[in-house]
Amino acid sequence: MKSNSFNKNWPGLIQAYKEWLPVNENTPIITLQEGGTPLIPITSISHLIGKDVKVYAKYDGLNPTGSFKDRGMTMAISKAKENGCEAIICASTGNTSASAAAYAKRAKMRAFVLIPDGFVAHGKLAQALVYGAEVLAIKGNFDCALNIVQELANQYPITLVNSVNPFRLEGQKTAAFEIIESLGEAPDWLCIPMGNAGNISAYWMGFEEYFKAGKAKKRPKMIGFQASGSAPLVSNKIIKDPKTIATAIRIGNPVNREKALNVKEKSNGEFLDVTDKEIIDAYKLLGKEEGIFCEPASAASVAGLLKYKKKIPNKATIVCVLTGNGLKDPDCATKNNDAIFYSNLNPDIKTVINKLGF
Ligand code: AN7
Repeated sequence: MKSNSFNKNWPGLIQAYKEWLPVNENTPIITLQEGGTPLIPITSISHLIGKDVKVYAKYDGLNPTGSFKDRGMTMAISKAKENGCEAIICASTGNTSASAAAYAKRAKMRAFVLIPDGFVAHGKLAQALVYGAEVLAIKGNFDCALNIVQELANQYPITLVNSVNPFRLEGQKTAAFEIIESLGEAPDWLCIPMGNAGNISAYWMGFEEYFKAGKAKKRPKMIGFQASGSAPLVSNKIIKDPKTIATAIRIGNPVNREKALNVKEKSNGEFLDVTDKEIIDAYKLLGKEEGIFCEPASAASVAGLLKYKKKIPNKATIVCVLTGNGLKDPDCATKNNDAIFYSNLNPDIKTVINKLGF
């Protein structure tokens, strides 16, 4: 099925791609009609690179809870429901917890979420609270929270919905299907931010499956980007105290390390890093040049593309994955912009005219 905005009756990705997913007639489909997100040309970025390249943004921040996690969560929660599960748990830098809470509640389950206290963007925390999750903020980072929830899920009848849950990646692979359907072919490069490296692994699965089915003649080079202060896959180490403004990808010990390394090898890809400044520059550029507001972690894909543009072949088609919506992190937005903003003005026309410079 074609997954674009012309389809006003988009049913959600399980319905759209059920023959590609491990579901059957007994699977209750828990959906918020996720997926089917737009692939938007970002011409200002193409122009900055030159070389006749075409750059697109896969804007997955337009999913129902504002991030790509919904693609994985519709599958993980539907399968958990099928198996009679009554409670789910996850560790999260924010987006997983928001998505898990929304889908779990829709499925009438309890949702336990562990987050690093003080390091989750306010929009994401607000979502988990409103969706009715039971939120536990711990004095430790994401990696620490993940160890705890893995242990808990082993001991109690609670389903773990982090990306170690294989159904998550099954759902997330559909983004690759949509890209191939929109372009009529796989791109030459796929640029994507990496945290736990579940999403890059899922995209590769999707590209591989469509390639094997003859729906694409090539597979992209997979380029994964991490923030310099939080780049365990670039340095091939564990980072004990990851630091970055992009809190979504503030992860020092990615659980999908092996999978990701395999993707890099098979796709002849690369793992590269970008500084927080480069991330913020790309974040601002996307906002003011393209009208696309993504969260800082997502801007890492565009930041990386611009930073390493020398590596790009002429006439390449490139897709940058924008994993999350900018509204998730309003604090970052209000602190990092080049806007003209006058506050506390007298409410009279003269003051306004004066400020406008007429
Ligand atoms: C916007 O929510 O890990 O490499 O707990 O929120 O698949 O981990 C979020 C990750 C990229 C990295 N962009 O994806 C969580 C969490 C955004 C994200 C990533 C995340 P993976």
